[in-house]
Amino acid sequence: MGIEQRPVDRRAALRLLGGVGVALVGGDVLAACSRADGPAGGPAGGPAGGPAGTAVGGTAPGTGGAGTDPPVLASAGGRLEVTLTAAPGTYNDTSPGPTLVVRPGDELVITLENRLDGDTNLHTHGLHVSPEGDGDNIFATVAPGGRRTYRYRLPTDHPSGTFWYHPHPHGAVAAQLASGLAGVIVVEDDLDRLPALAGATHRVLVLGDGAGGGGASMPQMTQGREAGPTTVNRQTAPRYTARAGALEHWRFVNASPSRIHALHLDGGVLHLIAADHGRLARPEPIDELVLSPGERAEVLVPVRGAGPLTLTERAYDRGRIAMGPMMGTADAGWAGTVLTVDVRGTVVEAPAVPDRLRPEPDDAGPVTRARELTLDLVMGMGAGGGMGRGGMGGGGAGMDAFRIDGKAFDPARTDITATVGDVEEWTIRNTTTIDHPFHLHVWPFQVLARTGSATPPRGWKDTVDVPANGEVRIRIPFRDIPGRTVYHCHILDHEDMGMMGVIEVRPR
Ligand SMILES: [Cu+2]
Repeated sequence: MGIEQRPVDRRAALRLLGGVGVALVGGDVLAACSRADGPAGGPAGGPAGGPAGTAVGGTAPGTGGAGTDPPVLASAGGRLEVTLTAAPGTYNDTSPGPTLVVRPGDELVITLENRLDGDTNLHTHGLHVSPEGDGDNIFATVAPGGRRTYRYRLPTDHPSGTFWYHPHPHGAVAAQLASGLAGVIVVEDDLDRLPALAGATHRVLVLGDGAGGGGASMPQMTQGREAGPTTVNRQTAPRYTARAGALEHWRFVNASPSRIHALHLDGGVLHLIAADHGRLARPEPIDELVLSPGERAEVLVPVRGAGPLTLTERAYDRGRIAMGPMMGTADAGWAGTVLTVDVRGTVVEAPAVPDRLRPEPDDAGPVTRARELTLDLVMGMGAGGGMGRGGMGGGGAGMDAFRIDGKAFDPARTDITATVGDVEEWTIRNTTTIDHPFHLHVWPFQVLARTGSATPPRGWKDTVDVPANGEVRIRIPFRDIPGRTVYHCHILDHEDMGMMGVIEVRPR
């Protein structure tokens, strides 16, 4: 089956995205439909989700409840303008916050209102947009009671895919995100035009865990806070319903502050169709989907109907930092059921998945510059070592601190300078005994090699896990968009402790 260019009517596309409503059970159907349909393309700047959307999503209704989807706000006429009100644990009274649906070439305007008791700001993780001025500028913060308007202009060739937004104020990122402040950004494009997907049920699945916001102990920050069962859209072990013969399309975001999720589907097959950016050339059936914090993936799941589908997680060994006996131990992963899909109807042949997709071009070009970065642990740093808010406790005269190239984050210092048009190859070495998921803002990259991976992670990426005592090689084409921003570890406690550097890409 080939790819047709048949354009899909915009309303139909929105209905598809909102189609999760029909998969919910009982009284949730109406609420879900009104959430999905009400705000889509509606007046700009209104409260996300409307009246029906504000009551659900922020609270986990216990284990095994009906799975819900965040409310949807979609662009119309090339523009989406929304207000996001950050309150403890929610954006616009929901967690995850509303799903923002835009298209390449759109302008996304977000006014962030801060109703927290500390500074916050907004990062559009993965979007290829300017990091300057009122763009994806993580150096600016918004004080409590304040507001700031961000304007993101997506290039017309912006990759489609699943992206996300979350706070990025240095020193408080882990606590704010762990409290529930996160939401999804969908850049719609070709995938929605594949005839094979016309009837698919699209779901947004934001993974988290029980590590809450607020203060974490020094050992917790060192290992990266992690606790309790894995959650999906802040629910524990939700149940969804699908129809036998249906094709499910799942958009995963790992919004956990530290946990690496290793997922397997019992009763069905995950067909990987997208990594962080754009599409793969063709769907790839996979036995296990491993997502480190910050990473996304999209999968297709054909539903045969011979029994329920159960998404399970195994405890993933991401290493640990040995600490003294007085320092306690870290939680060591979690294993259990992440979600269940009950199947209605009689057994049928599983629907076909498309045999090819439209991938992003693979044209990074020859490397013009190579660099080496080292992720390290500096032993026994003093409390004045630039440790952000991590500098409490520590159990003694000195404490250890994660660094990049031996340096703690300093927003006034530029660590890497590149030029638009350069294609760089970075070798990122992890000299520590714990994994560090490496994230570069704004400019997507390809993974050329990774220790322990026979084949490097597929597709275009903005986050890649650098294994303990291992290394990763990535290739970054700085094709366009000059600006100054950051790269960092996406174990957010490590980022808060200073494991972050500054990159400036200058115009040619
Ligand atoms: Cu780290």
